[in-house]
Amino acid sequence: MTSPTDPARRRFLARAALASGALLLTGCDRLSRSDTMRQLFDASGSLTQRAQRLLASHEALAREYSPADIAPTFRANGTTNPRDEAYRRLAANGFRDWRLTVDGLVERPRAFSLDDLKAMPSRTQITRHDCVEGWSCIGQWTGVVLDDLLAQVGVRDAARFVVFHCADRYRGGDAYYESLDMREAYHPQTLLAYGLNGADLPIANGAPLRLRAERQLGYKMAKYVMRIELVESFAHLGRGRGGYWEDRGYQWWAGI
Ligand SMILES: Nc1nc2c(c(=O)[nH]1)N[C@H]1C(S)=C(S)[C@@H](COP(=O)(O)O)O[C@H]1N2
Ligand SMILES: [Mo]
Repeated sequence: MTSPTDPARRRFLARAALASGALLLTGCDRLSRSDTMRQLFDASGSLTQRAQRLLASHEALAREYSPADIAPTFRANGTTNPRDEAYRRLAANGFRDWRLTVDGLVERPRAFSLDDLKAMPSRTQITRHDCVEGWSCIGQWTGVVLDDLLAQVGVRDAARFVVFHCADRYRGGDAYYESLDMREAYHPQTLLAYGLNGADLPIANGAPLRLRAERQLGYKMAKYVMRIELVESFAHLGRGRGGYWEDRGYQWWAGI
């Protein structure tokens, strides 16, 4: 089976999207309001990227829960209070000087402040977090849809993965990092969350910004995100397996 990140398949999808887009143009008036048309004719991104986004928007959603299901306190795991000096300084100042750098294979590399992100359209979702260590927890997350952020910087065609660089060194050792493929990155429930249960994201859960990729296991959901890098390959990062725990034997694909 080919994967959505396979170059031949991507080219095929781009052509298919172009063909259907051209066909649909005859009913331009009515269709211009649909999401499909917005995504195909959006000025941002190449045809290949728009086809990828279109595919992702039709993917299955992770289950969303009701407010009554929210756990009284969301459990914290892994790093819960980064000791790294640079992070401590940012936290001491309420993250006012924190910036999210978005670079790599993008058209317009940029740095976003927390206020920049909060000014963008937001999404709130109540989902269940599953950790490989055998616990789950339901929480309500608010943040920017990663797809919206990527649209602002313009993803280049060569990009196959989104890498999340974190502020913490797990247990004082190597820096935590994670990666997603474009299909997961463009999924409508993939968020950069700055809110948990209606309040600012606590430090224990990744303040000021953490990833939510709701169809993936907990270790994929990078906390303390400082930089997002679009890459063609993650072979040059860490020990080359695409994430801190992947470098130590966990599966890169952690879909649930
Ligand atoms: N930066 C960073 N992100 C991380 C971790 C970590 O140690 N550092 N732990 C991961 C694991 S194993 C899990 S289960 C979740 C825990 O998120 P929580 O603390 O909000 O429960 O974060 C993930 N993201
Ligand atoms: Mo975990």
